[in-house]
Amino acid sequence: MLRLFWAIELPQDLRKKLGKVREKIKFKSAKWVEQENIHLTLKFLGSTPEEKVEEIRSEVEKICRNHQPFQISLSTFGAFPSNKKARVLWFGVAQGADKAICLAKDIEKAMAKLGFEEERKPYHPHITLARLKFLEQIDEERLKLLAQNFEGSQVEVKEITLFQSQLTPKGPIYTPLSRIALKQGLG
Ligand code: 3AM
Repeated sequence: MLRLFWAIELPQDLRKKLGKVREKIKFKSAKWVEQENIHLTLKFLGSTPEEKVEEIRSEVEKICRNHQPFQISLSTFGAFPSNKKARVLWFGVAQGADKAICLAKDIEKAMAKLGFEEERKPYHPHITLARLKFLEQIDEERLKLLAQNFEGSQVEVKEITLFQSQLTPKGPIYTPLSRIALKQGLG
């Protein structure tokens, strides 16, 4: 079985910059996402038989034919479930969030047809930066200031990636298994 998820990869310079956020804000119980692992998840599939990968790929290929490349820009930091009781610290998507949502919804529907469990919570495009072991309050003012460093950061989303996630004691290892281009041009 392979543990899989679909995601949007982020350019290395942006990952590097996001990876440095950990030096600028302190949490008592944070487990920060390693710089090379920072990404934007579209759909988590979980444990999947290897022989299903081709079918998954081909269904998502069909979807990508109906979605043109788009741009995303970053907005502000946020936390799940809330800033007062943070468990996950993330960076949100401003411009292009609608496109990412639309793409994620189509993938969700196609994967549901293949028998994958549908996500109960609405999809909220976000880039996870840290997971907190204990509920902690986050310093919103500090994060607002930090977010200013990312104003104007844009990502061209031209393809999406099927990742394998291997959980190890040293942290997860994400390996790209397949990349699928979004439709080019208008035709
Ligand atoms: O990048 P984020 O944090 O949004 O949280 C996991 C990560 O998403 C999520 O899949 C991405 C790659 O691991 N994930 C892990 N287990 C999950 C689960 N059981 C899950 N999402 C939903 N259900």
